[in-house]
Amino acid sequence: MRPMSPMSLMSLMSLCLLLSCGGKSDSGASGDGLDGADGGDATDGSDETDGSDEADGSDATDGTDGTDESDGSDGTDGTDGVDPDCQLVSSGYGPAGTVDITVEVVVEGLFVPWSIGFLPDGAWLVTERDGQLRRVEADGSLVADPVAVLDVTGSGEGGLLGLALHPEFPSNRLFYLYYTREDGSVDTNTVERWTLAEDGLTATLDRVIIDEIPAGLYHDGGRLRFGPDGMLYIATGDGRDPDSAQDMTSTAGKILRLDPDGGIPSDNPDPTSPIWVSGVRNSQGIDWRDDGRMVITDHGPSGELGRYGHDEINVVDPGDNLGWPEIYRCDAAEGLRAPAMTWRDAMPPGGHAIYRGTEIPEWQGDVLIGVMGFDSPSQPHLHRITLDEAGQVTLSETYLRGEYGRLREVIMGPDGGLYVTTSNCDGRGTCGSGDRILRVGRRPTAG
Ligand SMILES: [Ca+2]
Repeated sequence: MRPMSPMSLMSLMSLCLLLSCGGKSDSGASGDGLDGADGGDATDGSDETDGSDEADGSDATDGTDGTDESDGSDGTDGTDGVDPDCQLVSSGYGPAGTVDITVEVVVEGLFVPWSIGFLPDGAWLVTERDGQLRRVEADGSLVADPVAVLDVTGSGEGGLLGLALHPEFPSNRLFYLYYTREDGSVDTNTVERWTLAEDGLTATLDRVIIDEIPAGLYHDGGRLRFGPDGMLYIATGDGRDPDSAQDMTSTAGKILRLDPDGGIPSDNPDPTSPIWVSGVRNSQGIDWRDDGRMVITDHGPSGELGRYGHDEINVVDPGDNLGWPEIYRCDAAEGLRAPAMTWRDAMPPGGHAIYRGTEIPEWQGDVLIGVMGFDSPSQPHLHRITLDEAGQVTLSETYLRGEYGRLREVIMGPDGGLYVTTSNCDGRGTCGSGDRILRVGRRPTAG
């Protein structure tokens, strides 16, 4: 439901103070909780049905802090022990961030804004999960009438999700949308190409780029990004069918790569397949380092196969298999890539961006991840990861804990600001007067 009654900022702040949710640091310094050799996990046997998936925090909060090592990482279950390059955060998320930042609320009154596209005239397109494509003028005002309304399925994690502008948008006005729709009796995820009218206020369907990506009530993926190579990358989810992530005939549980017209590029790992990376459970975040390597966030399990937690950040190469559901956490197995970092406690991650702004030079080249959280006001946050040249994590810290609620899309703006959307109206947060878009930058120095 869209927000009906406004909640004052003051009451939100009061709530936050009561709950001590802002700026609270985890114990320990940077690297706190890292334990690359810890294969143990709490497989606590609570066979919870997967009703609240994306943000399920039951593993971290049910008081069973078991370290049952019998189910993995000891080489007895078909895995090859623990990947030495993978860092497991065994408790919490990381210490509080050390860099001073400024946050401005630049747009308000949105409903689950999932993705942003920055237009050349300074305005933005924003997807709202319930199917509305909105326009935000350059001054931050939200245009009342949607640019387009898509007929989306209205449940779970599906809906109108990803958005990406064609690399040549200024001349061709083309953009791409990822959404979940009902196809007969089943739900399916579709990527379409649309044309924005010259006045920017309406849009029309150009063509279907790819259809029949398996959908589910949960695990619908949805992120669209154009890569530095000018190709369209599409993050999908397993649609709650884990084995589909390993099925190379299925587009579920993958990162797909297509040319801007929807064709399969001849330099894909398999030139007859759109699959770029496999073994993904549910990714909502892709971006690229300066060296061209892709960084992917992936949601860890929330009860299926008796597994919980362990959201991931991965640095990948073309054709990589990220292991789901054959392996999870830091398990190693031949031919499968373990994550760079995984958190035992469920985060879970929304989108992310490599920071390329000039306002916060300390963040240059780092991965900034929107964390949604679920059952604790201090769980949602903006997460910063520094990676070394080899793709290993050298720093992991948290910002904005509990300050703005659940965070979803993270993207660099053309002005060098980092833009982050909230996701408090998605049924798992406190909606209040609606969702917002935040601009994260550097607090001006006094004087
Ligand atoms: Ca994985």
